[in-house]
Amino acid sequence: MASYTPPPKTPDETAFLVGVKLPASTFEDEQENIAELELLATTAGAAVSGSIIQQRTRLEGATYIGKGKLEELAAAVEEKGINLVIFDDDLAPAQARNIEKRVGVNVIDRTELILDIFSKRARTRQARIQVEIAQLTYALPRLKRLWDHLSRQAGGIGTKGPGETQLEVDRRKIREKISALKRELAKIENRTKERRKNREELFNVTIVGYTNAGKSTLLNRLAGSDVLESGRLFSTLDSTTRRVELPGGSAFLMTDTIGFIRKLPAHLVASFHATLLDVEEADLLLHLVDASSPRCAEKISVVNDVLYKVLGDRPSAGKQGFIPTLLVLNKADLLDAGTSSHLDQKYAEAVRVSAATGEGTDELLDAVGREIRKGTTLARVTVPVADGRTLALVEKAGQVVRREVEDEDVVFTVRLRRRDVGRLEQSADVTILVEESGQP
Ligand SMILES: Nc1nc2c(ncn2[C@@H]2O[C@H](COP(=O)(O)OP(=O)(O)OP(=O)(O)O)[C@@H](O)[C@H]2O)c(=O)[nH]1
Ligand SMILES: [Mg+2]
Repeated sequence: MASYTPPPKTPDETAFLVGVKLPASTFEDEQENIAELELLATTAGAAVSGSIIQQRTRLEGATYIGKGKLEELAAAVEEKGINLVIFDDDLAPAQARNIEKRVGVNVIDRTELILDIFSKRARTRQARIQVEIAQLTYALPRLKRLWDHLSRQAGGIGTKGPGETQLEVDRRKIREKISALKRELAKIENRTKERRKNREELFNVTIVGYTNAGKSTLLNRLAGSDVLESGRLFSTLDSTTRRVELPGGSAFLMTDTIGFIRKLPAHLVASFHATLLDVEEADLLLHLVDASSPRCAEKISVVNDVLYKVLGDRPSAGKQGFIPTLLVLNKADLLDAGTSSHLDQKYAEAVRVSAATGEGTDELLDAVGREIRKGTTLARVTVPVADGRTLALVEKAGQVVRREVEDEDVVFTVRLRRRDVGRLEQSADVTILVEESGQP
């Protein structure tokens, strides 16, 4: 069977980029999109030798771009020795086939490029399975074109693809493979859930954001960890969780997650569900933004859209109805005065930091501390000395501020997440304490 391998890419691959500007977007938008595509292409290891943006009122069904532009593209490919054409938007299988016929080199779209980067980056079994599911799901409707690729590589004029029967067999095998991978992923997901149950029940803060926003850099800065940070896109595919201490002795768990990007295909988001569990189970989300990016507003809404996709249809995330979110503007060190005051007006509520220099991180920790106080409550929990099981439960369920023995009981003063109070009440005597701020 033809397993899906993305068209081979070597560092000396020379790519040409194609974007289309429709009436709904501006020329500047498209230029930014192409710049991002270029970053993706270089991340994947290709050298970019040019690009075109076609302005159209609507897309051309058969070839995506118009006839004239297609000729222009074919000429550029020939002249510049291009061996890969990358479209900024997803192409229908037939469109890609038609364009390839005309230009004579591999044609891929944004999704294939992202999948290629993901497959190179995936390190853990979980990440590899997630990427493979996404690749196979993507390949399924495109098998015919893959066969065409193969026949072209075989080189013979008039080389025929396999008959429909062979295609059908391959499709079935791919579907079976996807199901098997999903089952394996579900097992990993269950193990992760088990592990989580056993870990300290601290307040969970999860950093989300556009790729390259500086999420890993922030985690490293606050938790002293050494997660890979890089100017390339999608450096992080697996989540990392670390403990962060707050001044005053309390602590929380902070998790760094995979970055989002515009036009992220829905099935790719879905296949990363296991990774995104960290988003569902967060008590607080830090939405980190590269404030120095001219398109930070658009990036914010892309991230919000993906979050909506991840959380929207999952009732488990809706235990509290929604997850509180803090907007954090990063890379403050790169802002000029004009941008800075513009951001001040536009995002008055946001916390501003530089993960690189450490500027603003104290204020960020203060803000997280306030959210922790909102999401948790101080309680007095009384447990009989003899009840070892419940004693252990309390120790794990929250942050113990004081522990006293009174007669036959241990009396804890403990900071609990509000959602854990009910669980503890089943086996211990819990009294909510009113804190000085007036907020229980
Ligand atoms: N100047 C400046 N650069 C920063 C700052 N924070 C992060 N960076 C840089 O931005 C790039 C991306 O940082 P990462 O921490 O890898 O970003 P990320 O959000 O984890 O990216 P992905 O894992 O790819 O989604 C790196 O080159 C960092 O050095 C900052 O506050 N100021
Ligand atoms: Mg990262």
